Amino acid sequence: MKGTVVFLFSLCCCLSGTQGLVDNQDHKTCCLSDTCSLVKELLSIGEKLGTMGEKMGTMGDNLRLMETRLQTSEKEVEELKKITGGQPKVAFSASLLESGSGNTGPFTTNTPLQYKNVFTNTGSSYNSATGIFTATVKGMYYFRFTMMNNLNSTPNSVVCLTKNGQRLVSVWDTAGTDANDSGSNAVVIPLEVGDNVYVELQANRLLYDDSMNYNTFSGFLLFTM
Ligand SMILES: [Ca+2]
Repeated sequence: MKGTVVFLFSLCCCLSGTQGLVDNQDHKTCCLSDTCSLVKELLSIGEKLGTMGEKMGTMGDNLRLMETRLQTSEKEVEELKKITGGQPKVAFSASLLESGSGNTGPFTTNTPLQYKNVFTNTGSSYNSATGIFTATVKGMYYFRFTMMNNLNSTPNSVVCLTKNGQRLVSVWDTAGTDANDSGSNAVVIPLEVGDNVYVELQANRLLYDDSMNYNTFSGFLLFTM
C-alpha cells in the first residue's frame, strides 16, 4: 500500500512539474498542493490500515487462546459431571442371617461368609448367594465389616477382609470371661473391573448372630478412576 502511494506521489509530482511548464505559476502551485494533500491522506489511510492489520493479528491470537481455554474448561466440566451427576452408583450392605440365631462355622477351610440379609444392593455388585462383591466399575471403594464373637468358650472368632484371595485386614477375638464382643475393620482400596472382595471366616473358627444383626458387611464406590 505504501509503495503504491509513493508511486502516486512521485507520478503526481512529475505531472505537476510538467504541467507547470505550460500553465501559470498560481495554477501549478494549487495543483501541487492538492496532489500532496491527497498523497498525505493516502499515506495516513495506509498507516491506519497497517495498524488495524496488527490489531486483527493480535485479536486472532487472543481468539485462539480463548478457544484453547474453552476446550480445557469443557473437559473439566465433563470430569465434574462424572463426579457429581454422572457417576455410577454402587453401594451395598448386608447382615449374616435372614432369620433365626446361632453359630456360623466352624469349617475345615477358610470360607467366604454369605451375608444373606441384604439391606441394600445398588448396582447389584454384591452376591448374597456367595458373599462376594465383584466390581463392575473401576474406582476407589470403601469396605467395612463387623463380627460378633461366639458365645462359646471355643473356638475363637477370626475373620479377614479379602481382595482377590489376598488378606487385607482382620479382626480376631476370643471368648472367655469377656464373651459377646464385637470387632470391626475397614479399608479404602482401588478396584479394577472384575476384582472381588469378601469377608472370610478362617478355618476352625465361628461366629454368632441372631435377629440383632451383629455381623455386617458393607461397601460403596467413593469415586471412579
Ligand atoms: Ca473377647
